[in-house]
Amino acid sequence: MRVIDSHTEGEPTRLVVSGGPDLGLGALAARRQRFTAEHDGVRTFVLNEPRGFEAIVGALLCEPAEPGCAAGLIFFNNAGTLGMCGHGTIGAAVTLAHMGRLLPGRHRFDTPVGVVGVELHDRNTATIANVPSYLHGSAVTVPVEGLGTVTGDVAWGGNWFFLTEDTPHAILAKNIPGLTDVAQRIKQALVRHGVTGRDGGEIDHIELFGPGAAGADSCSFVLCPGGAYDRSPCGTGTSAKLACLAAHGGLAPDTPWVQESVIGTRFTARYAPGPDGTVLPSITGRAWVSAEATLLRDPTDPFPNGIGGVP
Ligand code: PYC
Repeated sequence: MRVIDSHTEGEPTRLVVSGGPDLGLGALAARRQRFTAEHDGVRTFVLNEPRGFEAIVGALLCEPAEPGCAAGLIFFNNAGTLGMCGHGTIGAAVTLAHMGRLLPGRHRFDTPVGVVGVELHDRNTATIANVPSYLHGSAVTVPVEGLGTVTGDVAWGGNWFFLTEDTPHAILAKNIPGLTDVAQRIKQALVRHGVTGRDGGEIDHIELFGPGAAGADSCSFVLCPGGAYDRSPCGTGTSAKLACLAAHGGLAPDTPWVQESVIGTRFTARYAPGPDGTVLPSITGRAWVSAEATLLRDPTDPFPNGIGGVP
């Protein structure tokens, strides 16, 4: 299996460019389900140690189903598949450019949650036009073990997020273990108290935020579904944040918003009003290609699909 690795503002993406499973040519949402149901071992083969590690987001390069798209992408991580991934889309665009398959300009990528726009500015910089994002629950309170009552917003940005400022730790790299613990407790409390996204959608990303350093509007720590933290400012998380800001009257359309990650990297985001009270986020970030590799499976390997991998 051929893969190309990149990182987007610190967060890794592994693009599977050949040798992935045949998922047919149906809608990307159906292909995502088929990948989960029939090929979960491929997911762990690509991402689990010793070939990968917990923070890598995989992206399976597919034929798009939607007309006019340059590529189809199915994202996955150490816990399962993802609806969308902002940093991964920027990483995939830069990787496709590296492969000579994408020129600077405007393109469209097909994903399981809809078509996203991508504008490649140069070999390292891209802007994504994400799916419509919206606030679902405002000032939701939940009792959290060891923290008391935590208040936050539930929002969709291509994945479900709970966004809160209620954290005893400042959003600083030295506090990552404490922030991870807080975010995990919140996530467990949301499950315990039945707090979900629309149609019972599991809130699998927790975004803790606070003030940004000079030049940034906000700094965030994002806990991803498998327990890793996002090294980038999280594209879908930034989209969810824009939806909350717009709904609360905190940011006018087309106003730049600089979102900083817990390790100090940044996305610049803005939104346009979307249909039915949604916002249409655009997120600009940078990515760098870091490796080209062939992943191998030896028949005598005791961990053919990675340590803890699905058989
Ligand atoms: O950038 O949307 C994102 C993302 C989701 C999970 C990790 N990164």
